[in-house]
Amino acid sequence: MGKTELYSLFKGFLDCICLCLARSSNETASDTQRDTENGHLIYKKGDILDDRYEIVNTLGEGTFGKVVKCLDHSRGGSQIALKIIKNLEKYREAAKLEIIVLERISEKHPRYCVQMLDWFNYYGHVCISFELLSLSTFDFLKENNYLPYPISQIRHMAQQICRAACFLHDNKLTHTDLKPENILFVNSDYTLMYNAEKKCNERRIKDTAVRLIDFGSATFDHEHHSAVISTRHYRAPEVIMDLGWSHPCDVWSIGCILFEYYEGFTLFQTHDSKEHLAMMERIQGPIPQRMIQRSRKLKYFHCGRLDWNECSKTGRYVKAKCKPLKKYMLSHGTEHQLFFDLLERMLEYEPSKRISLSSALRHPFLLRGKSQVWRNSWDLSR
Ligand code: NR9
Repeated sequence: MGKTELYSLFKGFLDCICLCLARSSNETASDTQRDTENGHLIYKKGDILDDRYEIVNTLGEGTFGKVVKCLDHSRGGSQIALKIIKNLEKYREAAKLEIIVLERISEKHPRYCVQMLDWFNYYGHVCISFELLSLSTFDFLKENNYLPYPISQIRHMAQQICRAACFLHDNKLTHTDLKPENILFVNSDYTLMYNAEKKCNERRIKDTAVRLIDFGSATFDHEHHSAVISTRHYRAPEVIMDLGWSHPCDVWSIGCILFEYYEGFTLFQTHDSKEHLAMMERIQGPIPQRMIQRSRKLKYFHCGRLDWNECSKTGRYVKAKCKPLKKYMLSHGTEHQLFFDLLERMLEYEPSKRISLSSALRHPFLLRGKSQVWRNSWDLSR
C-alpha cells in the first residue's frame, strides 16, 4: 500500500469516528440540565453512566473536564478511571483526536503507556475509560514534602518513561506534554522511614512501576505542529525559539523531569521565555550561534546573543537561582556521574544532537542495575 492510500484510509477512519460521535451528541444536545455553565458534567457518587459505570469519587480535574473513579459493572465491578470531557465543541473535537491516538497505542499494548479500555459519548461528554492508576509522580513528591526520589528508583522510573516515549516516537508520535503530573504510579503504597539528615519522616514508594498518561496533545509526524507546546518548565529551547520541533522535544522534557525527581524542585522555575533561555545559559552554557541565527524570536536576541543583563534584578535572580548543571550533583559516586552524563545529553540545545531515546536506553546509567531494583525492595523488606 502506498503512502497516499494509507493516509486516505486513516482519514476515512477519522471521519467515521467523527460522524459517529457527532450523531450521538446531536441527539441530546438540547439537554443542558446535566452541565455546569462551563461545560462540566454534574454528577454525584452512585450515578451510573452508559448503564455500566458507577461513579465512586473524583480523582482530578482540569480545563478539559474531570477524571473520576468508577466501578465497571460489566466487568465484575472492577475499578477504572473515567475521563469525562466537557460538553463543549472545542474539547469534544480534541477528544476525538485523542481517541485516535489512544486506539493506535492500544493496538500494540505497550507496557508503559496507560491502557484505554473503552470510550463513549454521554450527553455530549466524550468519556474515556482507563485502567485505574494511582498518585502522579508529582503528587507523591509533593506529599513527601518535596524530598527527592533515591537514584536507584529514578533509574527504574527513567527506564519506563524512556521506553514509553520511545514507543511513541517509533510510532511517529510526539507526546509534547511530558511532565511529572503525567507520569502515574501503578500503586503508590509506601513505607515510612526516618531521614536522619533532614530530621523528618520520609515516604519511600514500594513499587516504582509507572505509566505515561494524557495523549491529548500527542502529535503525529505528518500532522500540523502547533507553535507553542509543553508546560512551560518542560519546554525545549527549539520550541521557545520557534525553530520547529519533533521527537527531541520529548527528550528535553524527560531531562527536566529526571532532574526534578533527583532534586525535588523544578530545574527551570520561571514564567518568562527570555528568563527561561537565560537560565538555560547559566546551566548549560551559551546557546549555539546556529540556533540564534535561525530563530524568528528576534525580541530575545541582540547582536547574535541573548539580550540579557546579568546585573539587572532578574539577571541577579537567575545567577543566584541557577548554576552549571554538574554543580547540582548530590554525590560524586559512579551512578551520580552516569546520571548527570545522561542529563547533559538529554539537555543538549541542538535537537539534532540531543540523545535519542533508543540511545538513552543503551546509556550506562539506564543499563546498570536491572537487578538493583530488586535488591532495593529486598533491602526495604528487612
Ligand atoms: C488514567 C488517567 C488518569 C488513570 C488514572 C488517572 N488513574 C487514577 C488518574 C488517577 C488518564 C488520563 C489521561 N489524560 C488525563 S487523565 O490519559 N488528563 C487529565 C489529567 S488528570 C491529571 C493529569 C492529567
